[in-house]
Amino acid sequence: MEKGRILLAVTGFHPQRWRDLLSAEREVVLEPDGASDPSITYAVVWKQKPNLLASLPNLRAIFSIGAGVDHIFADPGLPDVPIVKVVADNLTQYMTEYVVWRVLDHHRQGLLYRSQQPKKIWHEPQQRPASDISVGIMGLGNLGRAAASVLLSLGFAVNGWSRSERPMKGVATYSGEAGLIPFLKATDILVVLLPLTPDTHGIINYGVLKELRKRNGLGGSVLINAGRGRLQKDADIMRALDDGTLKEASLDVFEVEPLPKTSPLWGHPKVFVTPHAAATSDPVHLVPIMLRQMDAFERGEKLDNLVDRKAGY
Ligand code: NDP
Ligand code: OXD
Repeated sequence: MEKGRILLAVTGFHPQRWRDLLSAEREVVLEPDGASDPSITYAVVWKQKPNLLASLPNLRAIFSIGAGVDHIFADPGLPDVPIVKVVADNLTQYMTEYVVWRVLDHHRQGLLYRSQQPKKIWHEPQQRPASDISVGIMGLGNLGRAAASVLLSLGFAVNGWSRSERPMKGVATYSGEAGLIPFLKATDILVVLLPLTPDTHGIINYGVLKELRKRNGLGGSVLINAGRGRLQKDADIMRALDDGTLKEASLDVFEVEPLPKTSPLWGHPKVFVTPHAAATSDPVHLVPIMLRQMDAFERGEKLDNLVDRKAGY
């Protein structure tokens, strides 16, 4: 079988590095040659333009540039071909670093010390062991499990919540709707690593934040969201921070991105903002995985890391 041609369809960033690396082995185009270009076999995408893929007659698979695939499902003309999501050590490592960094910063009172320094305040708050703190990971998938195992090794108590039951040694696991409230009630630092689907849209709202445990060495519960912005209601987070339901938050993702300059989250003293940068997709690491999958597929092997279209992730 001849090597299939790739359509590289991205918005929001310049795809030159992806193009250079993919084209080392395959022909790559940035625009199809007409709406029904028969030469395209694969699409490598990040937020592809709506209906761009709809009528490509020989499209055999779509490769997401991210671990999340909500950007693909946003397309009303999405063809019914397999979708492959990113599962890669490099991306997992980045996310683990982000989660551990943010958990440790909240646990070790980073926000307080940063506020004390300009005022030259020499004050040490009471220090608690990590074992006093329960970190609850919402979304115990590839990224959630990797972060959980490092947090465990640091001595934190770890809870996990997933759609189906996902046992993990050392982690108190909860699942489904019935498991959500017990999971929250046992959690001091909530780490959100869910995919955005119709079921999870808006799940991080005031009612959910209100259920978090406050009996802990941090002096209040903490939210860390590195999943997707539309999992959360920005206004509910503001409300929870302002009335003390939340002590602090680290937010990597927002309902609208880039976060509008008018958002009060930018200047909120209890919020740490990063620009959807928790785990970047690096083509140097991800392109070889995609090319290997395409080669294997053409030899008749199965594609790995397929998206479950019904579940939406
Ligand atoms: P996975 O598909 O491996 O894991 C998703 C987890 O979420 C699974 O445990 C799944 O449950 C759980 N889940 C899904 N729907 C529900 C639901 N309705 N109720 C309860 N649990 C649910 O994904 P990854 O770990 O690879 O990635 C997670 C997300 O992280 C991505 O979808 C993306 O949005 C985000 N991300 C953000 C990045 C950033 O830079 N900010 C970078 C990379 C990813 P089950 O185990 O039962 O299937
Ligand atoms: C992803 C992301 O989904 O970068 O991988 O957000």
